[in-house]
Amino acid sequence: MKLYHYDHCPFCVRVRMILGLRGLPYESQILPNDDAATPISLIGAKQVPILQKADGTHMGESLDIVRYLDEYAGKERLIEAVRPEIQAWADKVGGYYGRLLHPRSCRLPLPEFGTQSAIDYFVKKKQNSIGSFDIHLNKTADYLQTLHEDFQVLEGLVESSGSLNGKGLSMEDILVFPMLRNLSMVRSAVYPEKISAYLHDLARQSGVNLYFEYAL
Ligand SMILES: N[C@@H](CCC(=O)N[C@@H](CS)C(=O)NCC(=O)O)C(=O)O
Repeated sequence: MKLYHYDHCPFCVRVRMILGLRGLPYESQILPNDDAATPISLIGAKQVPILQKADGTHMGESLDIVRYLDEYAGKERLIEAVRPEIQAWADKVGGYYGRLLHPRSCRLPLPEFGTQSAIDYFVKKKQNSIGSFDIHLNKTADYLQTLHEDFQVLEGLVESSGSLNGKGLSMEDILVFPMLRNLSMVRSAVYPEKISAYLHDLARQSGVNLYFEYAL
């Protein structure tokens, strides 16, 4: 199997999680961010993650891929249930964390941003959507105040370091870990104790890299 992805893409991290958690071997293909032709030829849209299955067909949509691979692995299965408080947390933080992440991710030494044209493509597309990166970088302290309040809410919902619900790996982990992982690129973000233990435990279990060493 082969995964087409970007390192910074949280939807792609969902798929990398299940591949790592279930010990599934795969070929990793990180696309340049401005390569539209490849994804369009595979799934008809400029979007990753894309999984090339063992039979050579392709599928998109991270949660579909996660469920497909979880079944394919033939091992224990992810718990489907997501607590409404966790979904609400992910929706709330998902509503603004791009303002912290987008201006930073394209400055990290990531393969998808290996050329100036890939960086230019990303900056133009994201600034069209959220506005000036410089303005958002200047508002880091404001965004962090909100994030730290939201971290306090999540801290009360972390039931164990090994899984968010304390009962076993679930779709909650697939939703939340990629978000926490990407926030590790924000240098002044401070993770509360339980969230920090959870982040490092899930990174170890899944083999997904964190960004602390590159944080800006
Ligand atoms: N619903 C999709 C969303 C995937 C998605 O939005 N991927 C982003 C990267 S984070 C993408 O490919 N955007 C197009 C682009 O970067 O031009 C999924 O869950 O797989």
